[in-house]
Amino acid sequence: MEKISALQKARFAYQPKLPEVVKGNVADIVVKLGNPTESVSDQEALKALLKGTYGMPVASFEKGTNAKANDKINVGVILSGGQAPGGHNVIAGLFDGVKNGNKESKLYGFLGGPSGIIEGEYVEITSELIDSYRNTGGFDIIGSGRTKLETNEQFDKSLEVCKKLGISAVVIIGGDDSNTNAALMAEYYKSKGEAIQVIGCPKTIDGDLKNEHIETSFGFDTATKVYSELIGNIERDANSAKKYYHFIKLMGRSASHICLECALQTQPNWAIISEEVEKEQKTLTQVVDEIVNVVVKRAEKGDNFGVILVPEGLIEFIPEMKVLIAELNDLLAKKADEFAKVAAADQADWIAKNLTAASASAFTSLPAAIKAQLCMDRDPHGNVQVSRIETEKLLIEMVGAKLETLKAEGKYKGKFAGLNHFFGYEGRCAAPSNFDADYCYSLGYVAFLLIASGLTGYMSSVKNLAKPATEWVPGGIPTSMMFNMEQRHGEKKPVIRKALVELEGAPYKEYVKYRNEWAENTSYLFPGAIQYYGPAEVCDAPTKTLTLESK
Ligand code: FBP
Repeated sequence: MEKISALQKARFAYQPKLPEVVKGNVADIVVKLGNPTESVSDQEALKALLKGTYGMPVASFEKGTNAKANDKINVGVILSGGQAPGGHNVIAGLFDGVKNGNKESKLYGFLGGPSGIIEGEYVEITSELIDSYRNTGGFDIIGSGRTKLETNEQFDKSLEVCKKLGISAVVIIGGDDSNTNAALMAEYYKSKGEAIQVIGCPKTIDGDLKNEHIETSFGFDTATKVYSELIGNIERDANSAKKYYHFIKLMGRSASHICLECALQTQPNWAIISEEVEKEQKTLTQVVDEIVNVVVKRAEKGDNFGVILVPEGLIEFIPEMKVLIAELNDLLAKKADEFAKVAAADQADWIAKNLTAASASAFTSLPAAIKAQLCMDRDPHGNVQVSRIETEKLLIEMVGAKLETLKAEGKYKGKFAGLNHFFGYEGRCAAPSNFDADYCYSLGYVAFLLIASGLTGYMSSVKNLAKPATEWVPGGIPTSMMFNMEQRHGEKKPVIRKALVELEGAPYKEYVKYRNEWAENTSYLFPGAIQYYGPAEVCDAPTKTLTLESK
């Protein structure tokens, strides 16, 4: 029996592309430092908090001599948070950089996410191990986890583990929270005079870790291509059978980047953008009415089928739901013991009685299943787990009910049958597209170059991504540059600002330009499966979001 698929075997041999300037011997590459920097806001507060790492310059690379790159060192690596295609390649790039510097250097992978460095659970990444994971999806080489690495006690424990293993640099591959904590860890070690460098790498399929310096987080490219393939297939089915409305919820937590990108790739009949809902303060009824409008118009032309995209975090952007969720979070945190004693059948009534009148009415109007999902266990930060709320089913039910009313009034004569889908886990561990394979490998390789340049508190960065990889521009961004102060657990804390969909941005404007046409006239695009071998315009193309944003 075969142990690996033919594609996987072929992908092991794929050599990811690197930016031109970092090719060759790592000792022939030197860092070039720019001018001191400022954070995006709250400069004075952050300067006072981050005495050792605030204001560091942006780093770029050029040819030169860096003998330090040949020093023997030990490096640790952590995968943090949700899986994203390409994680293995960040480790592969880092491994190759480390070994290019000195064959005796070692790379240790901490197991199960950030908890691995606290508890001293690790594995040495050998060439045999990494070779069996090159260009593959998943995080299974060392696993991931959602433990937050944020307290001084955890930093001290991690330090002990690193000292035991002779590790002098740690690379943390994660999203906005993990990178925030990586920078705070760097600051902590620097303030204690400990020579341990900490470098971050921007990961998340959600695409919400991006800014002027980080053009995209890795994994977004592959995940949106996988979802778009599936959406395209469903569109073709809808257009063949002509009898269903498919409501497809897409992962992405708060931001609607995934939903927007998939809409641009597949041209569905409607895509909800949560950020627009919030800006225009649309009620749930208005969101439903917009879909009803699409269904009615299409029915007038005899089309009783369609595809509607729904972003995962929608519910939290609808004003009355946002208030309701905030009240529920508070109530379930404060009266957890009392709630636990209420019989399942009485829970909805108990909750309604404990809410303000407006929220009680919003809560009562919801179907029983959604009520129950809103009351499920909170995540470790006390937030409702949006991926578990079946908004797509809620919308089908509400759209169906409204259409019944319109039918009774003689305003709608079509047929409506809704089917629901949720795409998220289908894409998080897909084999990385060439873009993600190359981008991730470069991020890992550049992380080593930042270490070899003696830097800490930086995020590995590769820019100019809409161009071919040879023109990519590698560098390092001081993470403190991306910080602002936000209220967290009742305290003002430094954090990387989460990037939501920009309503002034080119991708959203592009969607708005075409959405009414796509709503009425079936204009589906069928992107098909990710291609790994073939013409560059098919295999290496970046996302529409990246292309539009870089124009
Ligand atoms: P990260 O932000 O950690 O990359 O995770 C992204 C994500 O895939 C979200 O889109 C989704 O809401 C969440 O993870 C689900 O995570 P889990 O499977 O741990 O509940």
